[in-house]
Amino acid sequence: RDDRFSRLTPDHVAYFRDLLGDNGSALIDGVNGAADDDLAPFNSDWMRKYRGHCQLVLKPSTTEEFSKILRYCNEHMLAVVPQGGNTGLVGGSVPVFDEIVLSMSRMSRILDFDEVSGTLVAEAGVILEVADQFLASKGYIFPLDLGAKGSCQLGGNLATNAGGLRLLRYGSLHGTVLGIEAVLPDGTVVDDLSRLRKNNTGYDLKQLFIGAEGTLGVITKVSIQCPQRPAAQNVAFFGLESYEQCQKAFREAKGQLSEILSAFELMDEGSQALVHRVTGNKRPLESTYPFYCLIETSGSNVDHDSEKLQNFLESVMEQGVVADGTLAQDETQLRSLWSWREGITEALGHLGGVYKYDVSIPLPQMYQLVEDTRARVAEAGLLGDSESDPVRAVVGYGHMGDSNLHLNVATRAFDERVEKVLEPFVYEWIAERQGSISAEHGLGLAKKKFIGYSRSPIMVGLMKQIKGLYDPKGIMNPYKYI
Ligand code: FAD
Ligand code: 2HG
Ligand code: ZN
Repeated sequence: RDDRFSRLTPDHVAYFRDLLGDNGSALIDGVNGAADDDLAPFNSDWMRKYRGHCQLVLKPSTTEEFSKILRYCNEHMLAVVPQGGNTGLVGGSVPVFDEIVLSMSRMSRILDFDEVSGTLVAEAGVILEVADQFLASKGYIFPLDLGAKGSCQLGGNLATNAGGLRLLRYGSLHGTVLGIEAVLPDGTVVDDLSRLRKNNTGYDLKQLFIGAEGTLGVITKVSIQCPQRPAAQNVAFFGLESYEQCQKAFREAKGQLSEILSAFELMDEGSQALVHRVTGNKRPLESTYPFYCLIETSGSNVDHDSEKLQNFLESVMEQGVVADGTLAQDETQLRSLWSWREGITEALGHLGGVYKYDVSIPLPQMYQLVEDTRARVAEAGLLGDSESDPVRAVVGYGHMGDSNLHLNVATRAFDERVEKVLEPFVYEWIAERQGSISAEHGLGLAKKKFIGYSRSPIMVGLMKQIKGLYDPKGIMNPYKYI
């Protein structure tokens, strides 16, 4: 714990209580007796890997309240951690010691939607799925989708620069976000809630908050460009004999499906066997294969798109690129096929502790990391089926369309022996191939020590200068990557 930070006193809490009112929903106060059980969900992350010891959760419901809270915290040297849906996978959203949790849960209003341009303005605590359902009622779609959509929030999505399942189609949040409102640690409200697609007036400062993981300020509002909801969506699920064939299938998909291709996802057999074991669901194909690809198309004409996908399937099967495949015939089948991809993270979570590596690697070498890691873990005598083997599976899957691999090492419980075999090995492997050690989840606490594998000392130095400018006292999400 950094001794520069003050410890919470009843006087501090009295200030917050006075500001937010004492209606029970606006703060959870462990200093004056709230039960640890009430604080526990805010202290523990989604993976149950990281646990903090905060005694106070504040849930402001207006920008002004955030501003007053942060100004007070800054003056009194109280450290804070912004928390959205708490679905982050790098330990960034929970306190490390006794930082105050600033929960975004009461900033959950949709503020405006322009049906002509497709611009949505909303508070940062709106849940992603809620935003998407609202947009669906207007014929639009949120340009980001991910497995945690039912819990994660727009502010958390921006703060992590989440990528998700359709980045291939809709691009990164750095392109779709038009504006933000943010509160700096000294209480200053940065009103950059632009609704303009073009705005070249000086530095584009909002971009700094996208992917900053709550280290520069709290994002309170978001303005984002949303595309038309596609009238037709189709999904195909393929089995393939090698990673080489997956690359060929991707090349063919781009060529043959071009403008309607909206997702190209990769799963290895290990990941699918796990989903099967946990859910007990019937597998999509009759036989098992070393690899599977899920392809989604999104377009405006059902017949045209189905015919294109059908032709594609026939062509890649004739060429021997794909060994077997199936097409979703209706919405239920479409959802079911997606669940084999989206359900992997949750299935892995049932096994025990999971070491997660969310990485970008040039496509030709991408899956090699999984094979090399599996071999290394096996060589160390750690992989196996018996109770005494700490590692149960080494699996790989991810957003092949974006060269983004999720290497997951599932253990019976988090184990230092395993960690030592994996780190820094995985990061060195990636650095040697000019990859990125964090593709879409961020650095948080998990990758704090490893930023140097993907960023030069000069770039880290610049980041520190920016941090010093926005947060000179360092109260915003301390102990994390910067
Ligand atoms: P939190 O977990 O609460 O916070 C994440 C970080 O953002 C923390 O550092 C926090 O301090 C900061 N933060 C949160 N809100 C704010 C705010 N308003 N202002 C400033 N800082 C803030 N990620 C992907 O990129 N792609 C995926 O496909 C994907 N799939 C997932 C599937 C599952 C099942 C799970 C559990 C997670 C997945 N994730 C994925 C990771 C995670 O869901 C995303 O990173 C998500 O964007 C986090 O949003 P959140 O609201 O839960 O943020
Ligand atoms: C996904 O793509 C998410 O499913 C989570 O980014 C990845 O669990 C993971 O490692
Ligand atoms: Zn992902």
